[in-house]
Amino acid sequence: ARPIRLSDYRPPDWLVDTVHLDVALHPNRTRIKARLALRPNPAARGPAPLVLDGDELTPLSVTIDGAALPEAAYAAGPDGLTIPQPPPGPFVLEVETEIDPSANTKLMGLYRSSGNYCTQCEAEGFRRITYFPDRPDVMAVYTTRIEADRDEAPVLLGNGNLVERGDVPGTGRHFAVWHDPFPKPCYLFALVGGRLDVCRTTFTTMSGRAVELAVYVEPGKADRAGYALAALERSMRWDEEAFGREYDLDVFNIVAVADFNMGAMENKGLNIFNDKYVLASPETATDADFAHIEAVIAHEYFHNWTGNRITCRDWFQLCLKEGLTVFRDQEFSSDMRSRPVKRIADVRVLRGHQFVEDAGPLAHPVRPETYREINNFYTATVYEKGAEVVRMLKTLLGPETFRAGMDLYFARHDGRAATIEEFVACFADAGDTDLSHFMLWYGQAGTPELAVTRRHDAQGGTLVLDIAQVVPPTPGQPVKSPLQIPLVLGLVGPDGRDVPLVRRGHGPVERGVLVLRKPAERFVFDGITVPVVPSLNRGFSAPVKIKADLGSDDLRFLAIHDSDPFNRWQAVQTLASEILIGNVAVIRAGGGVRHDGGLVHALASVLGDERLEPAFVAQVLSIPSEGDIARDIGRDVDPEAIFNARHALRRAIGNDLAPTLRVLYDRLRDDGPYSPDAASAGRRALRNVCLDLLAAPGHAGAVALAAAQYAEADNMTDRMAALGTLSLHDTAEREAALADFAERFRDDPLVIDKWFALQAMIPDPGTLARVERLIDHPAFSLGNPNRVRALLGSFAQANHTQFNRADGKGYDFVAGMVLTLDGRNPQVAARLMTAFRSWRALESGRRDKARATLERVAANPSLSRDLADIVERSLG
Ligand code: DPP
Ligand code: ZN
Repeated sequence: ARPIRLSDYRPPDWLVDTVHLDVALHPNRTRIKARLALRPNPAARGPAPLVLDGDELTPLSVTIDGAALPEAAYAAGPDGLTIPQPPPGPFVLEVETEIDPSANTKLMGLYRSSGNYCTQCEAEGFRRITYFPDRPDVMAVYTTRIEADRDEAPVLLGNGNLVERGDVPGTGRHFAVWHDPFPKPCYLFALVGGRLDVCRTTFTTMSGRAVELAVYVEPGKADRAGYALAALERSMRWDEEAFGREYDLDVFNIVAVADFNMGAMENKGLNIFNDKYVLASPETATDADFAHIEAVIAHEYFHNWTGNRITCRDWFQLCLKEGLTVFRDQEFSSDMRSRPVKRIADVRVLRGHQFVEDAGPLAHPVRPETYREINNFYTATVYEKGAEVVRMLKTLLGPETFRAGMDLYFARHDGRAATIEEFVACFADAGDTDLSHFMLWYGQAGTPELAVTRRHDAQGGTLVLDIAQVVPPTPGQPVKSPLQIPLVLGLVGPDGRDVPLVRRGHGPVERGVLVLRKPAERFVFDGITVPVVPSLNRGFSAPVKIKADLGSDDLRFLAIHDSDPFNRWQAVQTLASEILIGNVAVIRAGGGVRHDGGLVHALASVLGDERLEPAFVAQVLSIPSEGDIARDIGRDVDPEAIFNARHALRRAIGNDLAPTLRVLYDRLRDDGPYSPDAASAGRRALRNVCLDLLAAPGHAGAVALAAAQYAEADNMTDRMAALGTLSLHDTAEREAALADFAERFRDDPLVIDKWFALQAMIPDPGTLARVERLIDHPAFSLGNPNRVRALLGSFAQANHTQFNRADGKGYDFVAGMVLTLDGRNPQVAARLMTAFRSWRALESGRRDKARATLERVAANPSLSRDLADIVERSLG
């Protein structure tokens, strides 16, 4: 397939004003009658043929303005419908198609999950239901009549408001008619039919309108839907308070399904969710699960304004809705929970996924300029870096101007399909400022690297900071321009307080924001008569890498004194990272690891600081992951050496801090009933980090402590944490606990996913054989994306030593599974294949093996477009 280019964008030739769908649900022969009111687009070039998209459709009949169309007048097949000479003016096209929902293993379009009918249309699934101009800039008003056997599908849901329902006499069938008054692109279409239980409430909006909220789940699971419903209410209130956005329909329905490619989907008024992001109870969900549910519920709800009311002109603008909506859900979670802890967690995700993507062959700009398969661009770059770009706008402009820009965006573009240029123009206008340089963040891939050096003249009271920036080359972009970077700075004085920031020739620095624009810049500060330590990029104000001339004394000082909690955490991470990278080199050279008391000292002072919230301390105690270390090393990566260096450091921390960790572990025991609130979750997080570090040296007593916690836990967080700790120790306790877990939760697939994932991540040479055995476990299924991600995704993405086995067997295993999966669900197969994205950074032995595996996959003649795209770009 030819690549699609942003520069080729042209407005659609035909617009669709209204869509009437009549869907007769049947397990194998679902019939869809579509009535489209079409008219020529005044903005297009003039008379044009009508070309509608299709994918695996069976056409039954075609009429124009009520008259059957002669066969010679059109061409219809599985992949599309073309009418070379349509009427010149507005007309009504009626098409009947037939599809087989039970055979739809791609989980795109209309399919069945656990016997229930559901849809997924983003990005290009609607064309698998009926012929349509399947592009987001065609917005129409939809009315949908859904008919089904009353026994098979007592619940029938569509977009918008319910306008009619009733029986079809004498047939055992019934119907419902839903009408959505808001014009929308077809990717937001949805319907559901099935046997579902429901959990409901009523929400009163800021203007006093009552909205019926409902969460639908598989029968018997309604008692696990309450947290999601409450999270929805909090999201609706927050969007009113933080952004002035009120909900606009009479109902808001959420349906949880077991088989789902994505996390969830923001269909207008009818969100469809992967049940992983809905179902939760203390016994089955961890604190992290509760937090994810709250965040995803919020994310999809917030799309109602940023995505649905204002959508994207084309798929190149995907970050317009995704980056912005991730930013909004991050802000929501920060307000619901701890802002610094949320920021740290988000930056961990950004670095762990986006920085890695940006450093490899799959790097692309936040707004790509070309794609072959849009499904492959639902990436960390579009989502997470896209959110960072919005955050930088806020940092540059300040909160008031940012809010004014958002208000302008909603006022100007409501009901329309917009572009990034139009979005950014709202902020330029609100702030009366020029943001043309800032636009480079959308067009240039790669993570900027800053080098910072300082010179302090205590006598003269001046501090000079020299800051240079480089953006490394990425595929298709060998040469980069410097970016406009908001860098938040603090200068921490000897007493731990910030020294006022007064820039020579500019005066006080507003909100501490330095704005970089050039390859190299000098910032001179006056009145700095005491020694200061610069605290750079506070709150992670810009998604960049920084090399600063800070010594370990400076880092320890910041770890203890910085008023910016993010940089307190960052200082410890940087200290640990430097030790780890040094030890990796020592190990590879055959030496013994260096032990650094300074890091342990910094950790001890954080542990002893009772003013700090436990969730924050837990983050500080979590040293860089194997992935973090590999990324920071960047080339000639040896995953074994990284594992060994990290393991040695964890042992050292566990040994040196054992008494403190044990006291904390005992003190943080929570004897009350479980509550998923952030403060309680933070205490559990810290307690479980203590347990894990206590056990790291492998002492039998600490392993027994983990086994006891596993057995006694009254909630999934503590049970799973104990099991995670046990999983790292090759002991009888581990196998006993794993067996117990499997038996205890045998009827709960979402919980068994945790069991699959944990075993896939065990850093032992036996894990590959274990995973191969688990493929045959009765609870595993290649047809369910959650199962695939839990077992195969965890092995490939999160088990660095075993996926990257020196003998290459990890690569071959994953590639074999990807090929098997590709025939069934290309989207999930392609995603799994991205595990190879860092292959070039590996040491030469593994690199050669990974390349050979990629080449073998590439040589396969029948790859899906999704998989071929990933494999070819990975090798490119
Ligand atoms: N459902 C996906 C999301 O919300 C794609 N829109 O991010
Ligand atoms: Zn989204």
